[in-house]
Amino acid sequence: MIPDEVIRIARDIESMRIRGAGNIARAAVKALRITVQNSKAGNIQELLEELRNTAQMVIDTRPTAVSLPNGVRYVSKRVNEELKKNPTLDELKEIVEKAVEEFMVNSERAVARIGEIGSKRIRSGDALLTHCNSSAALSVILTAAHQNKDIKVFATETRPRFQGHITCKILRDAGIDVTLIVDSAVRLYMNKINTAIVGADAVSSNGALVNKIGTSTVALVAKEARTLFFVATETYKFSPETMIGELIEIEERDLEEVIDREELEKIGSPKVLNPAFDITPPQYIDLIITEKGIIPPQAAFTILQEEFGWLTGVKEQLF
Ligand code: RUB
Repeated sequence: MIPDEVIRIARDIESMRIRGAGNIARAAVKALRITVQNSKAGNIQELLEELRNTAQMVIDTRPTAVSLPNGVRYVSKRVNEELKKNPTLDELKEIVEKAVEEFMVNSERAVARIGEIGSKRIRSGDALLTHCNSSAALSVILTAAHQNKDIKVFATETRPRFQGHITCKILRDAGIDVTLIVDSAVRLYMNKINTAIVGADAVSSNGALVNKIGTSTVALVAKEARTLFFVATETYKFSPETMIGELIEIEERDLEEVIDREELEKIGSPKVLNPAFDITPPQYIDLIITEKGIIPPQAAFTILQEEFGWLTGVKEQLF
């Protein structure tokens, strides 16, 4: 039986009440803790099955964000190591709780570290542009502002879900000069921008970025205008599956996020597409700011290999 609270978390991720790659990974990992705390398992095999069910449920909520399986993997790896030591049921539960706590702390620390590292690349007087709402990208901007650098930020609305409004609120609350623009105004203002900075839902082994729909347009326009394009991301958003040729699935969301049914009928019921993310090729990315340091997109493979070694292509068993 999957606990109600876990089902609620899965629904909240699906409906984007909980959103952003980092937040959803933390919520997914928290769901594993809730599973253990509410467990009815009488033995280790039953506990592992409960964990597997929760893992599958949370991973399936949003297919693009690699942070979800990678967050779950972090806990699963610790459990698999512990299993070799023949633990008791209670010992195994304790390991899950510890691993969850570690993931939470490390992931928050990574965001802060990205801010410290990335802010060194922001100068006083810079005009920045950000798309969507990324805590990693905002960490860089907010840290630069805390260092008393005089910065201006252009924030895109980010149709259809308007995450740009959240970005504006956070930056305005921090006293930063922010201008909200429609997504299609990016080219008009790009010549005024020194650096565009965005977050990541996934980074593939060739250094391509998967992030909120419209990101690749921002990158293309930045390249053409000779504006720097930075990605701020924790390394757990790098996709190990891409090392063995898997493609990252682009989530397609409900058309009603784009247009309501009544208006749709009024305009003759055209087909509607609503992809949540797009792909930015590595040649449009100047650098990737991670908690481990600044890397060129070409170094994505090295990061993945350090973390996951050489993958065999055999699908690993989670828990
Ligand atoms: C959010 C989005 C963000 C990344 C990174 O998309 O594309 O840029 O998830 O965010 P959605 P963070 O709103 O569909 O979840 O840096 O906070 O992990």
